[in-house]
Amino acid sequence: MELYIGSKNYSSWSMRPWLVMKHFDLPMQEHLVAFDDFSADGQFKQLMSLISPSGKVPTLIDQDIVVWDSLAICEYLAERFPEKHLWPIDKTQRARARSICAEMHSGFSTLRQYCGMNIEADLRFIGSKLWNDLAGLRADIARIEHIWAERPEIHGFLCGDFSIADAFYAPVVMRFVSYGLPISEQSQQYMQNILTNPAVIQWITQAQAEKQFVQHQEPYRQHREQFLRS
Ligand SMILES: N[C@@H](CCC(=O)N[C@@H](CS)C(=O)NCC(=O)O)C(=O)O
Repeated sequence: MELYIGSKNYSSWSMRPWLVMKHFDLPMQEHLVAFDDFSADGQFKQLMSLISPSGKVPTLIDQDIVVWDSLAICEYLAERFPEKHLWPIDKTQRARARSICAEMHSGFSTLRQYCGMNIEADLRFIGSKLWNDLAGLRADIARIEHIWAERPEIHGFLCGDFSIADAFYAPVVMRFVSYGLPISEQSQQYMQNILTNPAVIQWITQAQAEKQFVQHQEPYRQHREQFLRS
């Protein structure tokens, strides 16, 4: 199976199915298509429009089957490898896992808009300002913390063992770290569970090594001084 992903520093949607495939040791040939300005004649769009109907990452190719969109890919993998239990075995937890993935997939717009994933960057200077200024951001984070607090075991994952649900919330953990957002102790415990996962460590290490910065993904890096003064 071939998984097309974007730059590891930025591509939160790519991180999700990649983590699932790594964590569950699924056969994967990875193709990293580095982010550019996403213009129609740029390398990213030129390649991805040949691979995927959406022209976006992530996209999975399994022989003659093409699956695009992170959630669709994870559902496809769960169906393709039922013995791996990518969704929780327990029916109640499985329903919860599906619900919180769908909630992540379609929600948390303020967090997504203002705190794009940027693993390599230290954005704590802007994180505290965003936290103070944006009620929507505080509401998104409160909801995420509530979801995390409902995990069955404090030392465990969101719905028991590591599942697709954790892969869906891992990029949020990356954002909480980069932007230094004020998170409860209980949530920090969950963040540690994610940050010590071997697949997550591998993604972070590779993201930090990339050092290929793209302007439209960097609303803050260039303006650090200006933000600090304002
Ligand atoms: N809902 C999609 C979102 C995919 C998406 O927006 N991918 C971004 C990278 S993280 C992309 O390829 N952007 C290129 C573009 O917008 O043209 C998913 O879950 O896979």
